[in-house]
Amino acid sequence: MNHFELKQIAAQFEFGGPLVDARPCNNGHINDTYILIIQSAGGGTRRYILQRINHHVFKSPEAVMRNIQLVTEHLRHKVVQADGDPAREVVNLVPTVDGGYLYKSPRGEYWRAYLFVEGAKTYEAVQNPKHFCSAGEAFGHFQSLLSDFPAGTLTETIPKFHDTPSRFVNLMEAARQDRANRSHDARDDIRFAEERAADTAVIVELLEQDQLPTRVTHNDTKLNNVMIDDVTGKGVCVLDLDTVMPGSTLYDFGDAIRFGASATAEDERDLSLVRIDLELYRQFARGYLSHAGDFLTTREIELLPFSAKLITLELGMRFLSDHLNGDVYFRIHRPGHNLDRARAQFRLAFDMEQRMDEMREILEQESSVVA
Ligand code: GN1
Ligand code: MG
Repeated sequence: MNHFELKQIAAQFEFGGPLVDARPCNNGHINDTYILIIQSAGGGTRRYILQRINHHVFKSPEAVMRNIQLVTEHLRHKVVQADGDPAREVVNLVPTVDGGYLYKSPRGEYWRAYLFVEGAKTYEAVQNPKHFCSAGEAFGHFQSLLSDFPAGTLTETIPKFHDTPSRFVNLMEAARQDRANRSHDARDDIRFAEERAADTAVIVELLEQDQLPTRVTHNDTKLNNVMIDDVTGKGVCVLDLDTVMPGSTLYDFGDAIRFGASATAEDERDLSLVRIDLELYRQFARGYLSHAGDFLTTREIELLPFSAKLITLELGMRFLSDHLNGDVYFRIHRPGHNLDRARAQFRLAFDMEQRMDEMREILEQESSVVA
């Protein structure tokens, strides 16, 4: 996307001044993100985020934006009630010149914009353990603010998003169809998932039987979805609300651990380095439980360690399915990237299996601190 094109798109939003500069910021695997610098009326500049929503993944960008509007309104109300700063502590959408929040270009692309949260950053890897405790606090707080949100008003923007058994069925189907002729080289990886088929149903079955509550959850709790304040090191704001939907709090805990408590990046090729960092796991659990500890049920708390393994396995299955389907879902940066990601996830899930007793023990210690 060149500067001229971006300028035309930026002109569709009420930024209050002309575009000075735009830089791509592609750390996500799905949408395309740009940081815009806009001249403000007073002479200075302000930063904004401009994003193209991947409408192959989010089939109804309108529903995504409607969910985000509803959720951010609710959050803004809570932040104001608590004397917080709504310009920083909640995502602020920028209206389009037509008065909505979504711009559909003549090419059929969907765009939206946010105010940039200044004085804070997102991180791809944990810089210091306290940050990860802050991330845990931020996600726990996010869930507690949404605990009285009417879940029925939200659209399920990606059906069965964390339905692990259906992710498993999709993998088996991808392996059977073998569209990109890659199944043979991935047979050990496919077998790894098959051997764990029984694990996949644990959370969905308990949700179906009402033994676990359905709550409004974030569903994509990677460390890079929390803005950490440059001065205090505390979480300021939770980003990327595209997948906020009814779900289980276990998905949020599990996904955060999968990404942030891993000793390596999500796509590490040297599998001997891939392992769970138990100190980071402890820090996240501590932060998370300090906010979520009082509303989680005993069953939820008991399943937190298992959820980390399950969501790691689930992501491994999703990356592997995409590899077998010819890389049609997640953006890749090198050949075989999705296979590398899948293998790193499976290795991490394996390491968690080996250390599950320690993970349970740490969780017990951290949750008794809360109780
Ligand atoms: C995708 O694009 P990003 O990084 O926000 C994916 C998540 C995965 C994540 C893995 C809508 O999120 O579910 O956990 O990649 N989002 C969607 O890094 O599929
Ligand atoms: Mg995301």
